[in-house]
Amino acid sequence: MRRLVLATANAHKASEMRAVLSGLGFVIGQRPEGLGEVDEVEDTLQGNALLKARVVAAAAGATAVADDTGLFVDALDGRPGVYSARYAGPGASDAQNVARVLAELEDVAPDRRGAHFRTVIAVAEPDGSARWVEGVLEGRIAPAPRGAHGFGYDVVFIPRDLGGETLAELSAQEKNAISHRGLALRALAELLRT
Ligand code: ITT
Repeated sequence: MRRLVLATANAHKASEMRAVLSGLGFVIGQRPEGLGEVDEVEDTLQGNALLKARVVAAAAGATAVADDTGLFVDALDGRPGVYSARYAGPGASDAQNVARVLAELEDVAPDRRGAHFRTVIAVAEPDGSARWVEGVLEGRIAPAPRGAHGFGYDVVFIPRDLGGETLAELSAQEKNAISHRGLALRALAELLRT
């Protein structure tokens, strides 16, 4: 069975990744203790995912998997994008980031609130070699937060082709079945089989 170390320092992301990857037959190893957050200094999701995966693979001496995700809002020219984690400023909470997106969309009509999540997942070996895959979920931004599940921007993201619920109104299993991260993780499993 293939063993993978998760590079993420975000417990919510780790829990979603663990659920999907263990369902696909992978064994999930511990992120090395004492390894701080890896600074996301690149300006693309791919660059940051590769960076995080390589740092953790080297530290763990094992295959590492890193996720970098962004919310891209059409009416905001793709913002917050790569800077989704710190959109309301360094160390911003999820609620503060969501509030900034909603404030910027205050005067934007429902049919112009299109957005998508994009996740890039990189897998790296201790020798620095790496590959990557991605997953995209299309949808729109709700007028106000709704739902108690998930994390980050889930409370305001309404996936296309569902019944109008936000991602935070879906169970963890329902979210993983359709989400940007779920899609990227299933693509990763395919990649690792080849
Ligand atoms: P690591 O880099 O340690 O993995 P992070 O929290 O910095 O964790 P990202 O840079 O990928 O992770 O996350 C960017 C932002 O997007 C951050 O504010 C998250 O809360 C949010 N986010 C990521 N995945 C999300 C999802 O599935 N649903 C809603 N928001 C999400």
